Amino acid sequence: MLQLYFFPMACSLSSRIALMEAGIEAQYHLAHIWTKQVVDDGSDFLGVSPKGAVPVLVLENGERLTESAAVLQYIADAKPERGLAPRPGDVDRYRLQEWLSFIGAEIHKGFLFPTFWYKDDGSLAKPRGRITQTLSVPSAHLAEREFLVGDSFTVADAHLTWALLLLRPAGVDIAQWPPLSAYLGRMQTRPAVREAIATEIALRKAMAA
Ligand SMILES: N[C@@H](CCC(=O)N[C@@H](CS)C(=O)NCC(=O)O)C(=O)O
Repeated sequence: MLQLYFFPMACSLSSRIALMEAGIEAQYHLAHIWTKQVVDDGSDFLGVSPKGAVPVLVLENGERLTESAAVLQYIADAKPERGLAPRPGDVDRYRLQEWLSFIGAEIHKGFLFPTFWYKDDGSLAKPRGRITQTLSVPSAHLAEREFLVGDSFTVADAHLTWALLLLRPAGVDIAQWPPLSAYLGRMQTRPAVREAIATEIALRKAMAA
């Protein structure tokens, strides 16, 4: 069985969404991204991955895969009949990778990561200014489309859904991009997406209690 190391509402949420959209039953281990402890058994998360970051997907043969872009494509390819990624060789597969890179680098590391990890002592002014331009790209793209790639849900949509959800707590109101807020609303009508989010919000609340 696949195993996913995750932290509730962190970027590993998109991997949970992908697993649920794929109909893959997996084992989930909560890894605390600040203390670097695996909550199940108190073991050292750095022993699971020296990166100390979620997601980590443990494959059936015990190999460990990190980086959302790789993990998400692995999950999609494990159940090709679900159509969560275009087939390798199809130009849309590169479109998918283009979006996964953009979300991971420009939205996640370019904005969400510094916002949640660094003190806002003025040094966040640049990323805050740049995110407006960054978000105008998927907004324009989604103005005429239902999904990021092709005409059905892919793992790129799972990743963008997570990133858009995190923008509000990062102080960005996506209502200023109507195509993005409409898209997020549509994605949240999907049962797998709704269930994955509800599970992680409940876990996050339990941690805060
Ligand atoms: N490039 C990685 C980034 C993973 C990442 O930054 N995960 C965050 C949570 S959203 C984390 O676990 N951070 C802990 C740390 O960096 O120490 C990916 O796209 O999966």
